[in-house]
Amino acid sequence: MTDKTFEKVLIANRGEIAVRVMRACTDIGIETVAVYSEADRHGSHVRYADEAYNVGPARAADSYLDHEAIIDAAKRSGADAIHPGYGFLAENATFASKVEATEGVTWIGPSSDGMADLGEKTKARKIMDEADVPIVPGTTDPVDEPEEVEAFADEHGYPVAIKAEGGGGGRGMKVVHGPEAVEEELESAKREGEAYFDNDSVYLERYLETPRHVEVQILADHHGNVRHLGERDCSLQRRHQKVIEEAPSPALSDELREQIGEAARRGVSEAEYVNAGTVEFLVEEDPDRDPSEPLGPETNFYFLEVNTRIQVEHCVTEEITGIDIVKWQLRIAQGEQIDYDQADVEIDGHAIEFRINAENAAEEFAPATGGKLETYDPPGGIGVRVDDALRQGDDLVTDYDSMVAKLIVSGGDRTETIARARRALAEYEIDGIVTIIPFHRLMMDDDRFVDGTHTTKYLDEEIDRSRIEEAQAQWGRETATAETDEEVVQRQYTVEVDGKRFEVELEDRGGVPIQREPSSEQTQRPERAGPGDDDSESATVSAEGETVTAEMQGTILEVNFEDGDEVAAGDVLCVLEAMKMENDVVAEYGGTIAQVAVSAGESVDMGDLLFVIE
Ligand code: MV4
Repeated sequence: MTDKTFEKVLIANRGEIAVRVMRACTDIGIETVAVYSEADRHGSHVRYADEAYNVGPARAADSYLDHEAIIDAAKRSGADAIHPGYGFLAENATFASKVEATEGVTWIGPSSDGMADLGEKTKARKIMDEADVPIVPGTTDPVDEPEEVEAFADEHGYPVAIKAEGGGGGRGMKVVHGPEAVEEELESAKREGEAYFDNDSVYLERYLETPRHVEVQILADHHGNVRHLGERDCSLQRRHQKVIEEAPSPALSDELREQIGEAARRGVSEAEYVNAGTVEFLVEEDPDRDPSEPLGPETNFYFLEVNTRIQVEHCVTEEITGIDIVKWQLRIAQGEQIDYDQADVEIDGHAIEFRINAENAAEEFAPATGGKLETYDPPGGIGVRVDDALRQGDDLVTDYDSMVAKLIVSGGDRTETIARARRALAEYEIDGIVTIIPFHRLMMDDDRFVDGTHTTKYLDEEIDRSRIEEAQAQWGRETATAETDEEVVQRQYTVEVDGKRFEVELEDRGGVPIQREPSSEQTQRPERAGPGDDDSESATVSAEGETVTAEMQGTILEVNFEDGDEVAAGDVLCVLEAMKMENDVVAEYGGTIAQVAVSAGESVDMGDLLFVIE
């Protein structure tokens, strides 16, 4: 490994992770190159980068997954390395090998061979086993026949997990609870393996009923140094999607933590792995455990898989160790040595990450189908980090995943962190797209989460769904989403009663917008949230022309048209300030202005004539 110095790095990704990687580059004086699809022309990662290249249409397969288009952009820009972020091409060993074969361009990640070895699950299990890392009891060679599954069950008991060799992250796993289901589930696992990973080999494991999901962050350089940065607990998942991650795990005693961290370090050394990676473990939870008694050193834990990429949740580890993991990915790829010992890695305090997904938790976490960020006002203050790629006014891009931002909260201990998280989540204002912030607020008051006794089954099988619906109703910002067919008009007023200020929200569902004269409509500026905001107007136009009158007492701030001007339906005729709110007075129909009855600065009373339109 010869030392190099990167001057320019291409980031083969989008959204918050692309910006995260660019920030690390900028911190160490490296220029950044973005790639973008046609859906992301206005993306924050494009705005952030020093230069940007269009790599194709919105469909990921035609842009962010197009090997040649991305390598071509690297060559055109003169980038000397490619960072893949997570998702897209991050764990694609074929792409990594193509980058490795490109003169003058370095792959920022593990070697393509290392990725391929660990991506094959039976191979990864063998490597870990050789390094004395506990693996879930099961096979390290593929099985083919139902009799083999039954023989395994005779020895270890049911349930048995049948897993696809190429699988991971919840795909290609079947659970068999008894002999009658063996044949069908075996065939089904093979079919899924073939369909998803082009590999119909499957292997067996004893299925653990109530595991916690604990993963260890690793950094390994080209000089044989491997460090672990402690663990993250990702037990709060829904259908294999993590929603809240934290570090350290609330369930581990220090002795168990040390054992798991050291096991991960041994395994990665054995695999001769390089760059950042995560070793996933299942930790057997004791359902009758007293929450104040963490799991002790006698607890069983088992290697599950290695993720050969930077992960979404890497930030919680950064917050408790003070180590910039992405910066180290860059430095390691340049050939630098890790300059601290394992004993220097200190875990300080606690951090929790909330994935801010544009989904409606009350509707089975259905992703938003559109929207525009009418308001975007993220939280701040002590212990708050927001990794996002959003700006107020942006349209939601729905071509990729639904995660739009991450909120990472840290504190001296878990209790302080949860209290800060309640505060930060309450501060987070997003209007115009639905998010799972209400769900997160629910979790901050959820006994199982607060106790730290939740397992990977909690959200899918145990939680009372009606609580999620209530949270959405209580804290959701009543955004009119694209799939909403009834119109929700929401208005916010500030009123003073006896000199005390009150914020009042009025909501009108499904009906016509409030206080509507037949001839015009006034809307509060920020409140008409929602995409495709096409009002279903139905008033009739009188033959003599249309009069537009003031719907409330106030002051005219601006007048946008003169006599004789042509206006189209929806044009803002003037702005009327009333009750400290600016109200657009909108033309309901197109036509010619026959009379302008007011001027800027003038006070008007309710019912006063403003315009006549013919
Ligand atoms: C398991 C398991 C129990 N026992 N393996 C799901 C994702 C895939 N990568 C591995 N998974 C599991 N494997 C055995 N032998 C339970 C899961 C599992 C799970 C693991 C981690 C995080 C969340 C999970 C949710 C359901 C099931």
